[in-house]
Amino acid sequence: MANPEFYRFPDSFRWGCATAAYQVEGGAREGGRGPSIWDTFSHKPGTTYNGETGDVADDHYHRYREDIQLLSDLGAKIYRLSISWPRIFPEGTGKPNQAGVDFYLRVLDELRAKNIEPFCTLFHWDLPQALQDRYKGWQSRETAKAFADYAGYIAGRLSNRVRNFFTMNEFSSFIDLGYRDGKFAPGLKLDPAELNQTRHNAVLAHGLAVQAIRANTRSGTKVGLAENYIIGTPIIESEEHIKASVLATRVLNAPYLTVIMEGQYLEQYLQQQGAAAPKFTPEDLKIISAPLDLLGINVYNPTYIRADSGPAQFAVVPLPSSYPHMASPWLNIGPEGLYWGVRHPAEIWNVKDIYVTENGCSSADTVAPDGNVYDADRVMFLRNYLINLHRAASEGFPVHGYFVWSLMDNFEWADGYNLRFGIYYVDYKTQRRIPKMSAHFYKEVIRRNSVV
Ligand code: GBH
Repeated sequence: MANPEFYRFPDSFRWGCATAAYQVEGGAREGGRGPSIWDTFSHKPGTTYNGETGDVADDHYHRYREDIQLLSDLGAKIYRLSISWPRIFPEGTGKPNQAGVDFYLRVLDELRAKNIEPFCTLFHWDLPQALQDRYKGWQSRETAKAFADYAGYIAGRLSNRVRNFFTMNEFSSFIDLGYRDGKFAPGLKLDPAELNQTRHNAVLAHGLAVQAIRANTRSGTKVGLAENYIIGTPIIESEEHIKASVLATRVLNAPYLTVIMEGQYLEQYLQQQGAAAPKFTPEDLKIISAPLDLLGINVYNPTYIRADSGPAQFAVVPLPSSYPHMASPWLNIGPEGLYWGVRHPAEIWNVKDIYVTENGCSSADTVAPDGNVYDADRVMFLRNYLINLHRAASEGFPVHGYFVWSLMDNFEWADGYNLRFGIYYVDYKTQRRIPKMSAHFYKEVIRRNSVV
C-alpha cells in the first residue's frame, strides 16, 4: 500500500544550502579585502578552466539580499556560508578590516530577518596571500597560530548572531590538492615529509582555533569542522565487509579526521610514512583532538571496501570504467555514502551531532527554450542520496540537518565556471538566477520534510 509518510524526517530535522566565499562573492578588490592564494593561483595561466577566476563569481558581494531571498523561497531554515579570511585580515594578521566584518554582519542580519540560521565556516581555502608569502602558508605553524587568532577574533565579533562554527572545510582538498598535487592553490608539489608536516599544521590550526573560538564566544556556541572524509562503504552489507569498512574508514583518514577524533596518529600511518612521518608533541595531539560539538560531513563519491585476508584486513574495491558518474569525472554516484557517512562517525567515534554540510552534484545544465533548466540527473542524484540519509535518521543515527551543495552555480575551483553544482542556475552574463528543476524538487522535500 502506498505510504506517502514513509520517507518523512524527524520534525526537528533542518534543511538548507551551502556556499563558500571565494566561489560566490566576487568583489575581490572591494571593501578592503586583501588577496588570497586563490586570487594569485587562478590568475596564473594554465591553472583553471579557461583561465577563469573568482574576481566576480556570482557577484554575491553585492547581490546577497537577492540570494538570501532564494534561500527563503526554498523554505530553507539553515544556511552554511564561509567567511573570507582576507576580508577580515587583509594581511592575514594584524589590524582587522572593519568593512569586511560589516559585510558579514549585513549578511547575517538579512538571514535573521528571513528566519534562517547561519552556520559559518571560517576557512574554505582562501588563505591570505600574505601568509603564503611570509610563512609558506600551511607549511608553517605560524599560519596555524594566525588562523587561531583570526578565528577567535571573527567568531567573537559574530557571536551574537552565529551559534554554529566550523573551523576548516576539507583538509584533504586544500592540503593534498594544494601542496601535494599542485591542482589547487598554492599549486605546490611537496615531498612526503613536507606534506605530512603541512597536514599536521592544518589539523593543529583546527585545534588551536577551537580553543580560540570557545574563549571568545558566548556560551551555547557549537564548534566543529566540515570534512569530506573517505567514507568506507561496504561493498556488501555483511558482517565481514562492514567490519572491513570500519577499519578502512579509520586508516584512510589517518592524517585528518582520525587523529582529530582519536588524539593519536594511527601506528600504521606513522610506520607507513617512516622517516616522512610528521613531527609533533603530545601537547599538539591534545590540542588537535579537543572534543567537538558538531561534525560536518561533505558527501560526494563513494569508496567501496571489501574484507581482505592480507595484513590490512581490508581493500578498496576498484571501480570499473563503466561506473556511472556525474558531469565531474570524479563524481561517481554512490548514494549509500550518505548512510555510511553518518553511521561511521556515530559508531566509531561516538559523534553525537552530525550535519551533512555538503551534498550535491554537477550536471551539464542548459536553459531550455521555455526558460527552464531540466536537471533530471541532479534530481535523481539528490533523491537517491536523500533516501539513504533518511535511512540513517530513521535508524536513530544523530544527523540533524542537511545542506545542498550548492545554492547556486559558482566558481568551481580549477574547473572554473565550466561545472555547475547549483540548484539555481546562474547566467554569468546577466547574473540572473533561475531555479532548476532540482530547486523545485528540493522545495517540495523541505515543505513535506520528506523525500519526494
Ligand atoms: C567540495 O569538495 C568543496 O567543498 C566545494 O567547495 C566544491 O565546490 C564542491 O565540493 C564540488 O566539487 O579534479 O580529479 O583532482 C569536494 C571534494 C575534492 C572533490 C577535490 C573533487 C578534485 C578531484 N573535492 N576533488 S580531481
